[in-house]
Amino acid sequence: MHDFGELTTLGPALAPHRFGFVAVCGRPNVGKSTLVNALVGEPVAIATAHPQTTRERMLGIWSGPDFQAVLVDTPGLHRPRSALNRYMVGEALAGCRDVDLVLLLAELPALTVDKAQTWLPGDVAREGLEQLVSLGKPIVLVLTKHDRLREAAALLPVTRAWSKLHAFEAVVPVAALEGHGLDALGREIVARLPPGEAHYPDDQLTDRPLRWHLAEFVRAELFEHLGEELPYSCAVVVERYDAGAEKDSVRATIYVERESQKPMVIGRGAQVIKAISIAARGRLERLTGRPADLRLRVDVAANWTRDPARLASLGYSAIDHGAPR
Ligand SMILES: Nc1nc2c(ncn2[C@@H]2O[C@H](COP(=O)(O)OP(=O)(O)OP(=O)(O)O)[C@@H](O)[C@H]2O)c(=O)[nH]1
Ligand SMILES: [Mg+2]
Repeated sequence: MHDFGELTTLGPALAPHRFGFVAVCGRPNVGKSTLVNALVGEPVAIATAHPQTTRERMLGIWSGPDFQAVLVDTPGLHRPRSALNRYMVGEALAGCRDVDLVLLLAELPALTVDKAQTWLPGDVAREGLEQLVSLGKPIVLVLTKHDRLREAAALLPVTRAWSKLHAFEAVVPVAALEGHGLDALGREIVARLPPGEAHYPDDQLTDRPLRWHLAEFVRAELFEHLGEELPYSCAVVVERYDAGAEKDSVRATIYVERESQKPMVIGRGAQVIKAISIAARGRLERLTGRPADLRLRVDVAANWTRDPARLASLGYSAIDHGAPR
């Protein structure tokens, strides 16, 4: 729990309850899902060292004593090539529609002060900013991975370079893994939420059902256990999720794009898929607080990342499943 002393001690007359939607956007791998988890206080969004981990919008619900901020975690903004990538960028931009505030996340470059003086945001980052600006929402720039900055004084030239591109509402450096900068960012967010009652119970952390989180946990473990390329060819579909009072029982399938990829996911003596299953089950059990039984199988959905009809059959359809309002 972070300290919001200034906001919470004003008293009810001066500090009405606030509620709003906040999009969390930026290039792949800048730390969007990590920040959502840090604010919500639980690992509700999967975060990995690999770019393009997040494929769909998800709402992370962050509730405080006198506010509720619904954080829209989005896929990274990039130049899409496949049908899956077009879907992801569409999800990211749809996630910024109808929000009260956009957080644009950008990674701080690990540069010395000297090098930082001439640093400029890259082309893809600038294109992402332009796309967000065109939506006409207030934007707070969040400079992520502050812990990696080589010299503290490098922050200023980087902030200046970004500020020449847009009049941001505020610029806040954060190190979400260590929790640094979250209080300052929290104040910037809450101050921009309109007055309003909470829309969700304060113990609800996401808009997604457990079966969706389980599929995501399996995908996170695919990134951990498979090589660099293979996780991008995998989709996970939960066929059955029986939530028992004592124990959850789950059946899910990992779809790959080609027959030759199946043995790589299964591994010799099924060692790889067993390890994925055990680790994903552990993540689910930590979220639910009760034991689970997880059965995974592997199947082929030929070339699914390039085929819009196949994408939809694996759950990646352009249906508006969780738009803010
Ligand atoms: N050192 C450091 N690493 C961080 C920080 N925040 C995130 N990371 C790491 O950056 C990597 C990417 O984090 P994610 O949260 O998955 O990034 P993302 O922007 O959601 O990525 P996509 O979903 O792929 O677009 C992970 O390895 C995180 O542990 C931070 O504050 N400091
Ligand atoms: Mg993510």
